[in-house]
Amino acid sequence: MDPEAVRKHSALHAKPDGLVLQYGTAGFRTKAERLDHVMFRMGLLAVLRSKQTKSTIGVMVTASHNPEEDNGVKLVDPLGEMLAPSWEEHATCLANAEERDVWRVLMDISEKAAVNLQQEAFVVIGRDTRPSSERLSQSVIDGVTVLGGQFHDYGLLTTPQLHYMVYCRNSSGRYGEATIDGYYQKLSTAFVELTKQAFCGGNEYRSLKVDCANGVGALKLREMEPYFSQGLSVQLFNDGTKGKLNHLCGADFVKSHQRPPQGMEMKSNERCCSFDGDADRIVYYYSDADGHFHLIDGDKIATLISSFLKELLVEIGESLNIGVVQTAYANGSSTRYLEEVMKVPVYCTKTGVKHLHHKAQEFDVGVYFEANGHGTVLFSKAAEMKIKQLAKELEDKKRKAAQMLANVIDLFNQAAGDAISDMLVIEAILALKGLTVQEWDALYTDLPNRQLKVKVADRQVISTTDAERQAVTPPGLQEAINDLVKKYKLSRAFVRPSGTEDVVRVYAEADSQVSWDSAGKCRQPCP
Ligand code: NG1
Ligand code: ZN
Repeated sequence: MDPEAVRKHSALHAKPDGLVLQYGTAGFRTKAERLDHVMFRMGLLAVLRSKQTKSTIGVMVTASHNPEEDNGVKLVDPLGEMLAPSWEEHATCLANAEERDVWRVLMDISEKAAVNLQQEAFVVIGRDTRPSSERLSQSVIDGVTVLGGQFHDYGLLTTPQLHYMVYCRNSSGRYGEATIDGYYQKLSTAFVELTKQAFCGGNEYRSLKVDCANGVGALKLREMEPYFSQGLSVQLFNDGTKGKLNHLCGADFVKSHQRPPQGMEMKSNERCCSFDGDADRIVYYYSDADGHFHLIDGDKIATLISSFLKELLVEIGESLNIGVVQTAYANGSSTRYLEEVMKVPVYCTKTGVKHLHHKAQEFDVGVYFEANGHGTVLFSKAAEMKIKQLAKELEDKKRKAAQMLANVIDLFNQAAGDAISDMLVIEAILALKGLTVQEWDALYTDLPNRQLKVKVADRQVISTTDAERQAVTPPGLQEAINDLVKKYKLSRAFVRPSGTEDVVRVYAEADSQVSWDSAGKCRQPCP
C-alpha cells in the first residue's frame, strides 16, 4: 500500500467540487458523470473490507430501475449480503473526502475497523448494461489494484448473480460454483426437478412473456433458457436491442404506473412479468377479457409462495416456523389475508431489503417481499439441513414434500432477491398447483392505492417511527394525516423521505377508488 500511488491515481478520479453523496439503501446513486471518484474510492474501500473480513467482497455497478443516464454502486458483503451499517458510514465518509484527505480517511477507517493491512484482498466486480457502466467499473478496478487487491471482473451480470458469486466464493463452493454456468445449473436443475412433479404440464404453464426493461436480465435470461427450456419457454420483450433502459418499461414502471410496459404484446389472460434494470425485482400482470389490466405485485408473490411453503411444511410434519416480512407499502389486503386466512405471522420493517432480510433471518423459513417485487425466501441453515435430510429419510408423500422443499431451497438465490429465481419458483408453483394467473390474482383483492413523489426543500425534516408508518416530525404532520385517514374506511396513509431519491414519498390506500380519489382532491398544503 503506497500512499503516493493512491494520491496519484485518486487525482485521476477527482471529486467534483462541493459534491456530497450518501451511501443509501441502494448504495450510491446519481447521474453517471458524477460518479467516477466514487467508483475509484469504492474499489479502495472494497479492498479494506476484504482484508477486514478475510473474504471476497463484491462491487456491483448499477442504478437498478433508475433512468439510463444514472448509475450507482454498492458493495456486497461476504455472505452475499448488503454492506454492514458501520461500513456504509465509512463508504459515505470516503466518498465525500476532499482529494488531499483520501489517504488519511483510508487510514482512519483501517484503524477504526481494525483492518490488518497485511492481509490479502479479493474483490469481484459486476455491472449492468448502462453505457457508463463499463468505464465506471474500470474505475473500481483502478481503486482495487492501487491498494494491491486481486480481482475478478465478471463483466455483465444481474445484481443477484453478483451476490451469488460472492456467496459461492466465501463458502468454498458448498453453495454452488462461482461461475455463470454454476448459477444457471444450480437454479435450472432445481426448477426442472420441482416441475417434474406437476400433474398439469399443459401449454398454459409452459410459456411466459417477460419484459426485461431493456436491461441485463434479457441477456442473462436468454443465455439461461436452454438450461430450463424443458420446463418453461420464455418470450422476451424489451430485450435491449431497441429501447432505452427502464424507459416506459420494467418492473418499477409497471408497478408505479399500474399499466403494461410499452413494447409488450399482451393477449387477454396471458401471464406476463417484468424485471427491473438489474433483474432483482419482478412483478406479474395480465389483461382480462375486458382489457382491464391486473397487477400482481410483490405482496401477492409473497402470498403465493408462503402458502405453498406452508402446505409443504405441514405435510412433512416438522415444526419449522415460517414468517412473512413486509414494509409499510404492503397492501392492507395482503397483510389481512396472510394473517387471517393463511394464519401466517406477518412483520413490518422499514423500507429497503436489508431491513426485511435481517428480520427474515429470525425464522426457519423467512419469506420477504417489498410490494415493488424485490424479495426472496431465506431458509435457516438448520432448516435446510433438516429438510435435505428428510428428503432422503421420509416415506411417500412426506418424502415428496421434503424433496420439493429441498428444490425450492436450491431455486431461491439465498444471497439476495432475484427476479430469475423468483420467476422460476412462481412458475413451478403455478404449474404444480394448476393455478391460472387469474386464480392467483383472485386470492384477495388489493385495496385501491396510490404512491406519489413530492419534491421539498429538505426531505430530512420528516422523520418517522413504527417502521415508517408514523411521522414524528415536523410537528402536526401526523395529526393532519390522521384527520384525513379517519374519514375513509380501511384507509391508511404515510409519508417518508426516500432513501434513494431527493423526494418525499406519499402512500395512501382506502376501501374504494372513490374514497381514495376524494381524499386525493383535498390538496391542503402540508403543515
Ligand atoms: P426509497 O427511495 O427509499 O423509497 C426505493 C424503494 C425500496 C427499495 C429501494 C432500493 C419503494 C417505495 N421504495 O427506496 O423499496 O427497493 O428503492 O432500490 O418502492
Ligand atoms: Zn433493481
